[in-house]
Amino acid sequence: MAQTDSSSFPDPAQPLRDLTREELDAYARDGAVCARGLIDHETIERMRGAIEKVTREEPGLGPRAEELAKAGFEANIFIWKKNDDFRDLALFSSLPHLAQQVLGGDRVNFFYEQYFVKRAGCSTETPWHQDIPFWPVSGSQIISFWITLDPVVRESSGLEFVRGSHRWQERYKAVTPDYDPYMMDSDLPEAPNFGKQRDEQELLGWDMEPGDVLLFGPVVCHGSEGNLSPSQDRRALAFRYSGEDVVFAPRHATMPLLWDHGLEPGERLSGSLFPQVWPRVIDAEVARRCEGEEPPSPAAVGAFFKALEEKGFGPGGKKPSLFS
Ligand SMILES: O=C(O)CCC(=O)C(=O)O
Repeated sequence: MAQTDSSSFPDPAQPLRDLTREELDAYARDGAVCARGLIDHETIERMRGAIEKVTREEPGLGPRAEELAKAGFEANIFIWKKNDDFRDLALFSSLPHLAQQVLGGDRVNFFYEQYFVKRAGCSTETPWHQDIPFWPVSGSQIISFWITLDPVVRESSGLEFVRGSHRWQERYKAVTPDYDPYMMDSDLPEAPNFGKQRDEQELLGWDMEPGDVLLFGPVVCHGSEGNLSPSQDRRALAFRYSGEDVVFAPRHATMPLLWDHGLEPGERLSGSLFPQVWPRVIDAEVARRCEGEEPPSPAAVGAFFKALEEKGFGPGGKKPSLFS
């Protein structure tokens, strides 16, 4: 049952504007759409500061984070658990409202967020992939908002999509920009490099300004080139929200959840790791995080490493791991 009764938080912020019928139709038809001017300048400025702070503090996720950062690529997940600017954008901004406009339903939960930085001249590509194979969840009602904090051109690190691929039955291996062997340890085939098949597939992509937002779902194939600009960083955020049909479905070779969440397989995402954000935030779910930074739980981290080792990854294991 929706717990909507216990909130001392204000209702979700109103967006600068609602999504239009045309944008929602394009999203449903193509699997991705670019919505112009959704995020205000103050938020963009605040998040630029937040990204610089978090990337100064640590290079990002995974054993190769430092090496990748030296090459200009930085990425990390669940930053909202430690950084208040990320937390506020996730829980208290207009994104929950916009997510509800896409997903419908009685309530929306925050799934998680990532940042993807490609500094000027960074040649790291984002391999073509679908998002759902990365995640320990199943369901279709997930919306990702990809928010650029810098001007970005399509050919130079702009995110591109295979039009209509959100309807495909095929699922592809979870391939990260550093080709992490743990994430790739599944029987799924690797996605083709659709960027090299421009005659065969229709690709969608946009030049974007800060404030513009890409909306896309969990199955559409997407990827991006390196950042060819000699002077312009490309700092992007992906904030993801879930709706009614999204349930916890743990699987090997999926994104680690390093905080306790208390969910059993099959349960709808909710609670302190996936808090409700619309129609309003629930006190009990976010109280701990609103008191201060929430480090990963030793029990959850331990369980993740144990699972890794059981699959032959990690110290002494046959292959390197995400956290070796
Ligand atoms: O920004 C990028 O290059 C990758 C973004 C992405 O794949 C995502 O948000 O799912």
